[in-house]
Amino acid sequence: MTKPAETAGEWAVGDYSFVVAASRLPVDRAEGPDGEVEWRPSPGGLVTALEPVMRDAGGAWIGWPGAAGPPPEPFDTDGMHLVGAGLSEQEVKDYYEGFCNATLWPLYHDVIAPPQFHRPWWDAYVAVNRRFAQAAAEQAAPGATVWVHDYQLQLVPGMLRERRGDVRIGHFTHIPFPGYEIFAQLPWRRQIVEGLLGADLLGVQRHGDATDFLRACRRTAGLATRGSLVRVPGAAQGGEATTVGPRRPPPAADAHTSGREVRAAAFPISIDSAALGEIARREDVNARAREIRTALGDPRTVLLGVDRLDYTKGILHRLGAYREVLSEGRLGLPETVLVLVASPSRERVEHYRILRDEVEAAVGRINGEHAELGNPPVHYLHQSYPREEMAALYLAADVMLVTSLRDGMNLVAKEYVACRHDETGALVLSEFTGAADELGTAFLVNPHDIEGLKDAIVRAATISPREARRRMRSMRRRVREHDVAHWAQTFLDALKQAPGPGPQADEPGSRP
Ligand code: GDG
Repeated sequence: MTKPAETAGEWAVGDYSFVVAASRLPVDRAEGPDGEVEWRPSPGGLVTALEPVMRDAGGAWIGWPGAAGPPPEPFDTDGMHLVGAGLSEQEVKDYYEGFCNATLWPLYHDVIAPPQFHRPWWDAYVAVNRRFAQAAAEQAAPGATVWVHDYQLQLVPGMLRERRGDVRIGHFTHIPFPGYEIFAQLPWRRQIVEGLLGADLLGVQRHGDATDFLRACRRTAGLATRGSLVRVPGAAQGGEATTVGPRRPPPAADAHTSGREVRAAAFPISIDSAALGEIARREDVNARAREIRTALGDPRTVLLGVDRLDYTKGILHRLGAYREVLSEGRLGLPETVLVLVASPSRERVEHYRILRDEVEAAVGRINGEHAELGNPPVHYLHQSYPREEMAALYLAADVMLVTSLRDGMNLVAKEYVACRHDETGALVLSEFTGAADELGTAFLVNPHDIEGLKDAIVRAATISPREARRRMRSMRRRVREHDVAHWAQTFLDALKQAPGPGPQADEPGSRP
């Protein structure tokens, strides 16, 4: 469905009844046959989940294409209208690498790395959020639903609501929301809370994240909360008046004058379990899994870690525990092998460069101490792989190690489970992941407790087939029944029910 936005004034009104604003556009930059830049669709989990809603409702997706400079011209693909929000080189430094990745990311992950607070970074964050809000306003039809994603765009709901009181706004935070004592460090905490409260529904991964957000509302903005609801005062109560934009129905009178209620609740995200399960059943993928084990020297136990190379993922804790397990002879060599896939991430941010050096030193130390020629105990891969190769790695692994120090959900844990169609394999899972709330039959660990982590690794590596099946079967049921489509549908249904500005023009999420 192609509908150009109608321009009327600075913030125009569009024709799309469902708009997604996410930090990234689901495209990859590629070179065409004559060396020209081309943007090719790259469907990730979120796109897959929203695709049916997008197609039925006529959806637009706003995002940064991932490289500095002018964005691609808006284009249509697979029933979606893609609209690029461009970032200058300076904004990539100040907004993306700075405020998003060196202020908010460490702050929201329990200050595992110290967050940096710089006023120019904040200014860039405000400017980029405004650009996204404007783009969303320009695409959204009167009464549309707008779904804003993640910590990079927390001001968008408020900025959008100021101009478009008619739209229904949902926001979902993919990473944890921090406890108040940590959140309170942020010099712009009040603006963030107020920005988020422009939404009708705020989704987070875990119940505890919602509780922490509600507390931040009470403490930073002095707002009253009741259960999962926050009371936001309206114009008549001293709240900000809503500016009326062009071609737009007025907001519901009661919402405008007597305030609104915003709901904050947990909506644990998931994966496209059926699609990944299908890949994992393919003969070529299973053959590749066997090939991987052969290449590793046919060990008895293959341990696997798959993460973006990020300090939140507890990679050093994992390596530390593995080193001790080997040194103490609790797992033997060469019949045990650890494959560590650490895909490159945020390489221009200082803490990520430091972490890479530390991980590589730790891998080198273990291999230096324990390797026999041709048989290193750690295979370290600082690379990215296609989806099929990832599925083959999951199939090749007897034990999956997820040791995050803090993680909103952790999709890798769910992907491993979704691939284990023969109900073998064991998952060691940090209790500091959202996934731990759902995958209770994993070997749950506190990654800071090295002795506990070592015990869990050894137990998982020596589990009986019967016990493995019992644990895996229960986890597989959960991942199958609560997939990413279920997540999106549940969120959109709740958004429809949220107190909100009034009845909807179109109802994305209620499929014909
Ligand atoms: C954030 C939150 C939350 C990794 N390497 C390769 C590759 N991956 C894929 C994995 C998985 C995804 O990247 C990573 O997702 P995670 O959930 O594990 O972690 P974050 O990137 O930190 O995601 C997190 C998530 O948002 C969703 O809300 O769960 O808590 O931090 O899908 O498979 N994929 C391919 N090649 C690789 O080399 N193809």
